[in-house]
Amino acid sequence: MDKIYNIKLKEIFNNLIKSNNIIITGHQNIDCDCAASGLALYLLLKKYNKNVSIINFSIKPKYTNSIPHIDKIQFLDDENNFDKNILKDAILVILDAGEMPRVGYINKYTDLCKDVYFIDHHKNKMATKEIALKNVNKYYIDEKASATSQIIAQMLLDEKEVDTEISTLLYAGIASDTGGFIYSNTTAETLIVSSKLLDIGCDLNAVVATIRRKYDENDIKAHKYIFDSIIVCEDKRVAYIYSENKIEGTPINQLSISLVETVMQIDGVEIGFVIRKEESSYRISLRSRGLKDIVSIASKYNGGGHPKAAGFEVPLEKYTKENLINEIYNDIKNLY
Ligand SMILES: [Mn+2]
Repeated sequence: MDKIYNIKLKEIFNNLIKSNNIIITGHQNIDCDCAASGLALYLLLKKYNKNVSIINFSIKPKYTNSIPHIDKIQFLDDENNFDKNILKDAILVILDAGEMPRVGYINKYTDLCKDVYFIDHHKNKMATKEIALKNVNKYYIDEKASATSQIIAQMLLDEKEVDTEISTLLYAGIASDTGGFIYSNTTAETLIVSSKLLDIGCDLNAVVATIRRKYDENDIKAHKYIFDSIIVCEDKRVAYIYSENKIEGTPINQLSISLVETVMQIDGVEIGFVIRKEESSYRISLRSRGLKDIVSIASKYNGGGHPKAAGFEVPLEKYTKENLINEIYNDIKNLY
């Protein structure tokens, strides 16, 4: 099933244009696609003089600083500061979220909204669509779309109000989720949509500035630490990093780094994993570059994901660092 929907894209757009109270949100720990698709929709609805706001219900990740118009997004990580009255009669548009729990505490208050629209390109990880989309009444999920920005582009492309800023955001969102149009989620449709965005006047210099990460002093320190911490296992096919939640004193989410991506760049490594020690649990991210499907490992620990990227969490008291590393390494060896 490529598309799962109970409302067409154009119909969603027409309903938004008719409404005057719209709140756009997305998944916690926002990424480029989530922010760009939301901001593009936000800017377009502003052109129609709609009363629209864009809110993320978690903290602002540092690497989002380079996204144009990121200052338009309100980051409301503290539930105590959230005024639920704004949800009254509002249409809540949820983008790029995978499943409802990933939107954060707003998930508890969706019944206050007039309508909840869910637009996404992820295969949800939950047992059934009904659980994943609890509290959602209108949904449009295109699992073949490379990015939510691609879906929003398909929704908006006929509008003459789409300008350089909007097309630049959408192109950046697509380029980010496709690794610059080279990941296997890139389709002919991705390129057709993106070529139309270029035609409209998308600014490629701005796209590069948006998706290329910039490093400050803390990031450099963190990189030194990371390269020193990488362990390549004896078979050379597996490598991992064990890390605390802070690196050199800086919380990981305030660093412009991806530990697991760094591991996967080692020549010969087919499967990589990162263990992050948090307050009460270990969080494990797994990646596979070869043919081995790592989702079975994540599932063993009640986690999820897809064949090439998966993750799970285990309680701190259940494992020592050494036990956990050994167990995961053995799980990986069993795949071969
Ligand atoms: Mn996405």
